[in-house]
Amino acid sequence: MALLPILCYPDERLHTVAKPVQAVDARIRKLVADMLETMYDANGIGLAATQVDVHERLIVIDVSEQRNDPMVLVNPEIVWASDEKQVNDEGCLSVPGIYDGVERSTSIKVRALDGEGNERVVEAEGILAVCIQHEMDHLLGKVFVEYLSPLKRNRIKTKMLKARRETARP
Ligand code: K1U
Ligand code: ZN
Repeated sequence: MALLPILCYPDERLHTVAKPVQAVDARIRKLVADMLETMYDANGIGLAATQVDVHERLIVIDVSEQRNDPMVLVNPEIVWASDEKQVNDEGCLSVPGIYDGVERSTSIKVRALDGEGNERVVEAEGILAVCIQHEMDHLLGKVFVEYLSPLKRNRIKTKMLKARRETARP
């Protein structure tokens, strides 16, 4: 297994629209293992392939307390979303240190393939529903800060670019 570098906002590659996974084969199983290792290492509860510069429709999630209940969703599609919505604070491994409120459906139903290529339907609510919607946005090239006001987004962009310059400094 390997730790993968995570793209940081405002990297343009985060705005790439992912293509469907053609087959859950050895390459995808290795990518899943690497993404899970990367997500756990970064203390995240989710990770989309887009964030590791792979533009295929694949996400990994683990919202369990023990960090031992990974979920793999290949080619996920939302087949139902509740009209009821709620604002929750979100974070993102591609926008480190930034947390802000985003309005999302409180319950969703998602059809996807699992890590073995078997079709499954997931009914999600609470933090799992929030996380799946956040990760599926990544697959469409959307980062959660795009839900915020232009003023907030520009401040975040400036902060991230400054942090990048400072890390690059010798
Ligand atoms: O997509 C990502 O970068 C992962 C992201 C998932 C996420 C967290 C919170 C709400 C929606 C989506 C993270 O894991 S951010 C870091 C984190 O561990 C975290 C932040 C807030 C609550 C719980 C966990
Ligand atoms: Zn994210």
